[in-house]
Amino acid sequence: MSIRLPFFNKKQKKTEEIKPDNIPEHIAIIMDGNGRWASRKGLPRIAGHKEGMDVVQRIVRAAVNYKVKVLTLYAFSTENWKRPKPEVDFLMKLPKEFLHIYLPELMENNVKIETIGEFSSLPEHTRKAINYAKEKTKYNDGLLLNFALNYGSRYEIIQAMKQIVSDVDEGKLKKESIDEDLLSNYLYTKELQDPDLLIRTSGEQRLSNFLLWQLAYSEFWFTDTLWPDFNEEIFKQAICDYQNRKRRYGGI
Ligand code: V0D
Repeated sequence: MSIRLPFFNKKQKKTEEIKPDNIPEHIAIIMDGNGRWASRKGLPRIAGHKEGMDVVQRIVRAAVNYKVKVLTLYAFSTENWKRPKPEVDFLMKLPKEFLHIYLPELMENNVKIETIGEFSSLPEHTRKAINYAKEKTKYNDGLLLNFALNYGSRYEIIQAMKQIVSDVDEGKLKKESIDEDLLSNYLYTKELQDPDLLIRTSGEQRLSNFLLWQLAYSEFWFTDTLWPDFNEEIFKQAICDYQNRKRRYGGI
């Protein structure tokens, strides 16, 4: 005997609409799976990074349309220096290439570019391209497009601790005033609200040293889709799921 399920219980993709209120204000994304995408297609890893770069702009456009306030993208970790030198060299050229293609559109869309991470150890040509874009977009007050470059969360926390200790030593700060807010103000993200939603692509369900402190209360959303195959529809699904989770535990 079988019971007929109402049609809406069938496992079909329901095209839910996003409610314009309760959009996650800060979305962080670990853009994983570029190398694997390329290998599967028999292409060199760098082909995956290149494809992934174009996906970045498509998701930026979507974020602008949804009026997301901050989009933080994990583009290069402190661990990524261990990759083969030709791959690292290629990656370090991507910011310039990205900005060459997309900066005019980012300006039109009122997008502001920022970075978090150890910026000073990036190659000079990379820093130059990014600094130009930061300067050019500094008065834009739409989406804040925040690239995590040469970023590692434990390192960030250690740097904050060292700075706090030296401020205490110098008498600028009392040990008693060290609290969560104070530590937050010593991190790269001091100007930013914590992410509401973390997305990680390509089936990995780890934080990999990304925003350990800042993600303490965030919703996590994972997909098996590799970053070069990520698109507006999947992005929308992540936001929808976020809204449904909020609705469910907001309703108790
Ligand atoms: C490769 C997938 C855009 C992840 C996306 C230096 C890995 C494409 C930028 C970018 C990378 C960074 C700063 C900026 C403008 C653009 C980028 C890197 C890697 C690492 F101001 N994509 N992208 N940077 N990939």
